[in-house]
Amino acid sequence: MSRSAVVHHLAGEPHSRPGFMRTYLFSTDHKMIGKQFLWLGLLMMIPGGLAAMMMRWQLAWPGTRVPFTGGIPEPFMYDGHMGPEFYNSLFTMHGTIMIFFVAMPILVGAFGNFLIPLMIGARDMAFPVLNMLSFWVGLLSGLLMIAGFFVPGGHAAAGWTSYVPLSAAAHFTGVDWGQNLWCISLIFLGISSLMGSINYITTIINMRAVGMTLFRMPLVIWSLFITAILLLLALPVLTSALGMLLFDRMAGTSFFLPEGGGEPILWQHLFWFFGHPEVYVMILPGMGIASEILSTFSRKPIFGYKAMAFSMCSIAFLGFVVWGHHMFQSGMNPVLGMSFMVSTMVIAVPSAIKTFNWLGTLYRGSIHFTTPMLGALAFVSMFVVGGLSGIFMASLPVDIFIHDTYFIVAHIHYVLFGGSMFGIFAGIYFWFPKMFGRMMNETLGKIHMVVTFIAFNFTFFPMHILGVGGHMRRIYDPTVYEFLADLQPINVFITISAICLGVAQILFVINFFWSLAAGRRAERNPWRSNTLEWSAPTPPPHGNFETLPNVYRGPYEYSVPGAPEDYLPQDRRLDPKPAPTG
Ligand code: HEM
Ligand SMILES: [Cu+2]
Repeated sequence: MSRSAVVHHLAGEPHSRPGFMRTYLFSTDHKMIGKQFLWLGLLMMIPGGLAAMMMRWQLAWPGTRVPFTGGIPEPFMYDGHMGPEFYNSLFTMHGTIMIFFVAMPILVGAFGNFLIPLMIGARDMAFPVLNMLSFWVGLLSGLLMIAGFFVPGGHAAAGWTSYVPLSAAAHFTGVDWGQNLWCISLIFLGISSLMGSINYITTIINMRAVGMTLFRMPLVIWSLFITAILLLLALPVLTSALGMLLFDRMAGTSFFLPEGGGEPILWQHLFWFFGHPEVYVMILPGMGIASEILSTFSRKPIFGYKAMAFSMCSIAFLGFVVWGHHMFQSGMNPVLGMSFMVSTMVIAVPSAIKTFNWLGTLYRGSIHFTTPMLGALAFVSMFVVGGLSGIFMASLPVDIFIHDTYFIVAHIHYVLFGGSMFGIFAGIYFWFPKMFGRMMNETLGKIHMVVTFIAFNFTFFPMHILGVGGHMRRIYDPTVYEFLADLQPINVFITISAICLGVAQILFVINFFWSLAAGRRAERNPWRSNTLEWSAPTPPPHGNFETLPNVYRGPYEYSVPGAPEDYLPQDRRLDPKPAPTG
């Protein structure tokens, strides 16, 4: 459909009210698809989080009965006691679910879908049907992943990185369907994400409102744009590698198996060529979300807008040339190792530019400590901690000691929980009013953010100490290693904190559902923000805007010294006249 045809379709003819199926299930409206992705991600937090709790229980009190596991049959559990194979499945599924079915669906699927058309002043995505398909294929992928828990032989257990030859171990035995389902599920996820990223990129390039130049786009749109490009270029590499792994497992090929002349290290290269850009897929949208929120609640334009956009571009570019930093221990040529080390450290530069610009945004702002603001501040501070431990590991000689220890578990959680999850919470608290037309409870939200922040640090900071003390990751029973005996009290402390962290999320669940049903009705622009989505009605109707906006300035192009509460009156940026048609 041409652009004007889309406008006609969406704005021109009066709509008959679509039925339940078209409204909620097979909707092609980007806002509904965004919400579907949000529900998917929130639901998948439950198995992902439960797996984490069960692992933590086992690590603190190995050999005791894990609570609430009475009904789980052998070989997963032996009368409530966890077997080692099940532990392996747990960390595999925890990592896989959290990355592919929580962080990606919410950050990219939910925020991407909901925000892109609204914030660039479009009526919908470029390819609405493709968009709907992307969700349904994504859902299918999630179901296949969960199905792995119920097949003979148990679920995949080779870690979320699925290294060969371990992941190819059931070669030809045919019973181990868990790992096969893991591969098939992620192949579907790759297809879903391909459809999504093509759609996002096309929409952002082609469907911006009149006057919305690239450098007038809000930073969160920049971040989603770059994320979509990363997904487009990186995920197909994983999809193909998964196909090869499946062939090795089921069809007798030997892409990765040395017995047949294959190369196990090839898997690592393919996986991490995808895997490193993937970590930026999970952090860039959070950076965008934090930027919008910090600017709104400092009542100041973002500091250094272009530097922010360009540093995201350079982070994305560098993200494709650093994958070898995950493979320092694979026996690679040290000269190659050095070049991966240097290119990795270079990423600290754009990351620092972003951090200082966030601080510059806060500096002398009129700061409002709302719930989304607390989430954004947590994001920035925890991202700094995670970034700093990343520099430790980027250093080849240091990594020799901390590779495969709890130091890496600490690091990934500082970026994935401290970064991505706080970004998700901040974004939900911020855009909930626009999504669902009601406000979330601020008091409950603030308690949730503060308790989560504290419990998060109690849970994950001590893991640095475990790691430096030599505590390996992915071990089932730390008490069998004598040299770890002194560290066991730390394991107990971490588990108690992790349980607090898990329980604290009930506050979020209560707030979310209570606000959905009975929250205060939201006005059009409750946070007095100045990006386009807030100029649409709340919640936005099908087609989003009464008249398509004309954009005269970017959201950060105002700088009022000593800015008052509303530094940017809506009517100074938006043309009240309808957009020219034709
Ligand atoms: C309550 C919060 C969480 C707790 C208590 C927790 C706990 C753990 C533990 C104990 C491990 C290490 C298992 C081992 O090496 O034996 C682990 C691994 C991991 N976690 Fe989490 N986690 C949490 C949240 C998250 C989130 C939100 C994400 C991502 C968005 C995440 C991603 C990962 C990944 C990728 C791994 C590595 C899995 C592997 O080794 O294959 N975690 N987590
Ligand atoms: Cu990496």
